[in-house]
Amino acid sequence: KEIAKLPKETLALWEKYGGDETDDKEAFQKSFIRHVTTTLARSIYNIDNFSAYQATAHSVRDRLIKRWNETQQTHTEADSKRVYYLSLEFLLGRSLDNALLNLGLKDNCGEGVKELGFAMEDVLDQEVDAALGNGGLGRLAACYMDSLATLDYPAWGYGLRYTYGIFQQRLKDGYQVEFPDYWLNFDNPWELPRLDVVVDVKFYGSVNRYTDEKGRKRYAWEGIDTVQSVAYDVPIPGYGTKNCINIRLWSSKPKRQFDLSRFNEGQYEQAVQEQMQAENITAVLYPNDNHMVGKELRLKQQYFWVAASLFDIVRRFKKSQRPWSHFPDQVAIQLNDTHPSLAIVELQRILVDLEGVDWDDAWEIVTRTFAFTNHTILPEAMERWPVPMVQYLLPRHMQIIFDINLFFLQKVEKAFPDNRDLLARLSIIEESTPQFVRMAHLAVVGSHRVNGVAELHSELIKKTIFKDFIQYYGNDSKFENKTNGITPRRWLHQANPKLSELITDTLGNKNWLKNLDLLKGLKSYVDNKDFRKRWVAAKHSNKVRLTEYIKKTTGIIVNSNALFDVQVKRIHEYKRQFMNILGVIHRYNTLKKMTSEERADVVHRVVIFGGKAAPGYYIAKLVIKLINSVAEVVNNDNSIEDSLKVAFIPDYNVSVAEIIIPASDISQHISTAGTEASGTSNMKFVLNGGLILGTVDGANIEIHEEIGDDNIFMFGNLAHQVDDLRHAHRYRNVPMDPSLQAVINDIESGQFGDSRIFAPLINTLTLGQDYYLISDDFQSYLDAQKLVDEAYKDKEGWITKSILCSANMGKFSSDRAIQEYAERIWNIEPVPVVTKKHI
Ligand code: B1H
Ligand code: IMP
Repeated sequence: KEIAKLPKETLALWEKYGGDETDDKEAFQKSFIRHVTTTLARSIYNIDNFSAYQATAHSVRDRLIKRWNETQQTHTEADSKRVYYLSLEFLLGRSLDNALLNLGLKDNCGEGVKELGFAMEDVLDQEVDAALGNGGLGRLAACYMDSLATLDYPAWGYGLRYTYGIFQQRLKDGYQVEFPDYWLNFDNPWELPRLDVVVDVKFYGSVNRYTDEKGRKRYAWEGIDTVQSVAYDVPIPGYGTKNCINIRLWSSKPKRQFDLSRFNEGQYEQAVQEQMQAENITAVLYPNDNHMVGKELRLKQQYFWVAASLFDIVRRFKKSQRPWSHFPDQVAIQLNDTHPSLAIVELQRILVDLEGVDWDDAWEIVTRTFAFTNHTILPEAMERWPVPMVQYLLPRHMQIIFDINLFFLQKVEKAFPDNRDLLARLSIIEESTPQFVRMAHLAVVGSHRVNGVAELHSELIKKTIFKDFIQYYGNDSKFENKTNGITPRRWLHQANPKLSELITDTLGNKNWLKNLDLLKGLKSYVDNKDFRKRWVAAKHSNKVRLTEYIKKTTGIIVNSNALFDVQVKRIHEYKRQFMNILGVIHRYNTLKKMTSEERADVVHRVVIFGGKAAPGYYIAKLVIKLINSVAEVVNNDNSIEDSLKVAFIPDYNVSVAEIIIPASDISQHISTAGTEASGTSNMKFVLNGGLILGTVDGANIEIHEEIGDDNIFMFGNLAHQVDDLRHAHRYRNVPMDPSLQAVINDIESGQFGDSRIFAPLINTLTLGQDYYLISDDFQSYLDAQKLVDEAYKDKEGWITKSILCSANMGKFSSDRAIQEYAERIWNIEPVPVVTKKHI
């Protein structure tokens, strides 16, 4: 409407000069050179690979922004229901290659760069990862954003713009050492600073009671410490669509510059203190995976993020001038674990305190808006905040939590009169000293849907942590399953270009990248000689690429013809890297006892580890040390004639995963049954034609269902046996598995260096009562490893398995997962982006 009032000549100028960011090679080269000279203030004389990366990134950014604008305009005009994905972690990795592929610019851009004197590979390699996450949970959020964009959904992510991402890991004497990940050191072309989008967030203070004009009792929170939240937008382009969605990351900044009077009085430190404290809020990502740390700063991060995001969402809703009762028809908010569950309280506060909506109406709106995904049943990961801490930091929120709890428990009491134990178990407040707020209970009570992330996990949560809620809500209630998924764009097309090309050639087009079920078309080629040859060649070239990477990063030389056996993931006791390395010791000592002739018959193995341990997780760090100590001995023992090599690849992250995953023959997903909610790297390995050695846990079970018995190696006790086995360790004297005992004896004899170092680790098996059941599963694990060796000797048989693995992985596309969320939970429809003129 405003535009219509502009003079014709003005419009003509916009028409003439706007929107020249076309996708052809020449236009790209033009922008590349323009960015070198203007954005970077360099020239042909001083441009290196890094500047070439920056110029390329900025050229792509221009095109992303164009799509981003068109998308946001389309969504604003359509004014349809949007989904907001609240996640404290977005583990995006690198953006350039992904953007080129999703935008369909890779060929033109690659040629353009080459003609300008650079190799695209080197250019891509300059980018640092955006590593704003710990592991699976954060990467899942990134895959889901890719699918939301690809499927044309109107979606936004909300997160924090940490100044420091997950730490960088280096190794010193075999130990992990952490270095800060100052990823914003150079400018970040993948964010659009919105210095004008600022939200004030309050903390502390007190609550005043007053009577409003209608005579109602009302509450007003007077916060005393205000911090500013500044928006940075990260465009997420879909594959093969104009849709380009947004992740809005908030950065904290002091409200006032600094206290000049204090500064003048010479109290410099106090003067800058406020500034520092404000900036501290979004300074670092907490580096714990599956573990709660009860620091006040973490709670501050959560509220800071939730308050800014809800302010933004509510502001957007208000533009449409609809009544509040329509809010859940316009807005769906997904809570990625309990980390954002204060959002439930914040929305109730906005509606009741600020907008004057009656409590019950407000609560109806709140519960229809939120849905909650649980990602873990590990007790140490359950978020509980001390009531006194919440009370001090967020006094009004604490009151609201008590009220939510009161009204909830009143309903429970009505349904189950005189069942005090049930009330205590269901309560949002844990009645300990001090009291705690159980965030998972808050999230369940405040959401209309709760989901687990794989079938087994979704069943287990109903029997364990949420058992009592099932008693109250009924089994057919708000609890359901949404098995995780991964984006095939990054995890096959981008990470494994050779295999992607083979699949496209074989199936005749790239449709499989948007409909992963089409991979089953590969099954009819499983006996095709030429296809098999190319399949093996792709895997081999990926192994060669990894061989070079291992040499470059560890100095270890491995044979790319050996079986590559990979376990890469966060180091955690429940994931049992310890069992893997104990198995390696068993293998090593078996090999040592063999004659040369006997050894000539065995399959050569390269066992590859990677992953970070939380900086404060002592036992996990010892596992890393043990792996490196074993590697040192094994890799330097000529007597076993290269039949075994061990490598720990440092600083595992998304872009390292993109090199490792396509190169694996077998990967290990060997968590104690019932502990790994889903796992998502298991899906990535199998999609890339790698087999799995795994326990009956998480998504392994569903992968097994899809690919069949012949193509997976499963072992170990089942989830329903775990309780009894643990009980036995506690109350009976269960002898250690003999093969395991032998391995422990080897470590204790000093075969891998000073054994005293490893005593605390070994103690977890004895004094620690083997909580993760390594002894119970060890023989079964070794047996499964034998089957792997046998199967690998049958080269042709293995190739068939590898092909059938990929071909049957359609279900695990994040597109399928997102479609299920959209239909079953969010009730949102795709909104295809309409190309706009640039005016
Ligand atoms: C998963 C976490 C997690 N589950 C707390 N829980 C965190 C919990 O910083 N914290 O406090 C961070 C992360 N992460 C993982 O989620 C599961 O272990 C995987 O099995 C699952 O595949 C993944 C995605 O659903
Ligand atoms: P938000 O809803 O204010 O966050 O708007 C997001 C983006 O949508 C803006 O940056 C604009 O690009 C676009 N936008 C917002 N309002 C309008 C409108 O009224 N017409 C077209 N596009 C809009």
